[in-house]
Amino acid sequence: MSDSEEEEGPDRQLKLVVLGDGTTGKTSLATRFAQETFGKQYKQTMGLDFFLKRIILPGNLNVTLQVWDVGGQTIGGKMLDKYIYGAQGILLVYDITNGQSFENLEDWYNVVKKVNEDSETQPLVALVGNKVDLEHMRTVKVDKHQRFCQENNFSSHFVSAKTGDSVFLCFQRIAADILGIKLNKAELEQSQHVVRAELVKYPEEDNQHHNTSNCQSKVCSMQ
Ligand code: G3D
Ligand code: MG
Repeated sequence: MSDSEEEEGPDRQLKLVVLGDGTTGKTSLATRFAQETFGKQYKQTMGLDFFLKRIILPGNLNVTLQVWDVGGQTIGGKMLDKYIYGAQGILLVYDITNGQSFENLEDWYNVVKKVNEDSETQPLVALVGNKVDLEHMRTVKVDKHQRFCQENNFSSHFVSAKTGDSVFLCFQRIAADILGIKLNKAELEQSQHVVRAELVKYPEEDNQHHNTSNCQSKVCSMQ
């Protein structure tokens, strides 16, 4: 009996799985979120990598996100079902400049549905259009993205793993949605600022006065 009386523990853990075609930016997205870097040290993900990152949601709720990057697993890959199993959140990632990567999400989503067909609870699914820094090369219309979301009840996200644009916000919204927490406007805006802060650079002429490595992201974000 005491088992069922779960204490209000300090941490909730959520398993999130990042799916989508190769080169859409799944590893970059997970790395950007978990380590706040965008690396050149890209290598084809062979097996499974997962990142742990703790975030704090309103109400001082500590949430540890397990972000599973399934790497080289293809649709029909042996281990894929196991990776997806038990996920509370699925990120379906495509590259906004690559129409095929969008079309293929239908198949990725079918795998998710199959894994969960006997389950009472369904994972929250987020549609993530990555590489918005390449907006000028976009081939997947926003309309199409929105329609796919509406038809399937996905949450909708546009991010750039490269610049960090909206990456933290994306994961924060997904975690909050899963836990049924509403984020108010200020909270949403704040997470935007923190992410943007990584992009802050001093103007050229200020370089001699400032050492950018002293630039604390939160401080910069307020400027
Ligand atoms: P994957 O894990 O889905 O296979 P990766 O994808 O994260 O390995 O990224 C594939 C390529 O896309 C990499 O380029 C990476 O730098 C690039 N990329 C990832 N996210 C973004 C983004 O938001 N914007 C842009 N412009 N590029 C991105 P390379 O050239 O290293 O193969
Ligand atoms: Mg990868």
